[in-house]
Amino acid sequence: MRGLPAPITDHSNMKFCRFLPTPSSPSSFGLLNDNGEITELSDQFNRLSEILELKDLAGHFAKLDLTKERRFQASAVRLLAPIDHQEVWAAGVTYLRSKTARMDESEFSATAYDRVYEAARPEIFFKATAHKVVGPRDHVGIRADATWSVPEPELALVLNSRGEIAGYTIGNDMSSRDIEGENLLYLPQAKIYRRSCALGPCIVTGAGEAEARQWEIQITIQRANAVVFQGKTNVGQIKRTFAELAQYLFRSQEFPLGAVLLTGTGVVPADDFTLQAADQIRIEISGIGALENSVKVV
Ligand code: DO4
Ligand code: MG
Repeated sequence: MRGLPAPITDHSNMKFCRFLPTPSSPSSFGLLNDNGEITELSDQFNRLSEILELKDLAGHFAKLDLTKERRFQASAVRLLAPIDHQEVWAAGVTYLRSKTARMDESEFSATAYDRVYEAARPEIFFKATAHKVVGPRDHVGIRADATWSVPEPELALVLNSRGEIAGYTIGNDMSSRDIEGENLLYLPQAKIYRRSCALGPCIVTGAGEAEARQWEIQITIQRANAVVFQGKTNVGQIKRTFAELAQYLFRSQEFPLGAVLLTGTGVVPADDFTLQAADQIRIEISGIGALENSVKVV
């Protein structure tokens, strides 16, 4: 779909996304404006890591000649998870709400959550490889063998190979609370399974930590058109700094193509809530946009 160049005039916080221009074409990167229009960045970048490594990302985007680029309505194309080769890792128990909810659900390990919340070293665990991550409007999964499943709405740091924050996106760290609560050693099964991680709809660049800590995270879950859960928190409630989390992730590790780090959840539904197939999850972060997924049993 061709049209006039998108009127991107403010280059301070730019948003870019990955999408399929047509169902059968290869994926492209594009700049997303506030009217929901994507300007394709054709031939500019082959891989996300080329974007993440740029020293002045917003400045680079501002200098591009986009007049001949194709434009699309984001609502008319398939948006993809905004990563291609990056591993996704997740920090945990970074908000007080996460700590107390997990202490309540845990049969034997309540003190582990209490201790990690106060410890110098944060909890960080592996979550997904890039090709397993679900994008916007796709299905997230609840395990067939779990009885208590929840979404975890989280701010995700998009890091380059030097561990610097190149941007932010929205993450859903799907979790099986009954499996984690039964025994903490089951955490990988509670956290890492088919469709357990969603990212999107775009990566926002140009915002510093002070600005991102002002953002609000909201989640709404609908079942048969009725709202069955709504909750919110502020990114500023995170106990640790982003730099601290990124620094621990990069200790004795290397990510030549960058990595994504989910920063933990501050919203946990009441204990009688569990997700069901066909539930619609909408996670909104004020500085980024909204990530929407429906639920299926996997
Ligand atoms: O401790 C288990 C996981 C914690 C987590 O995913 C979170 O706090 O968001
Ligand atoms: Mg989490």
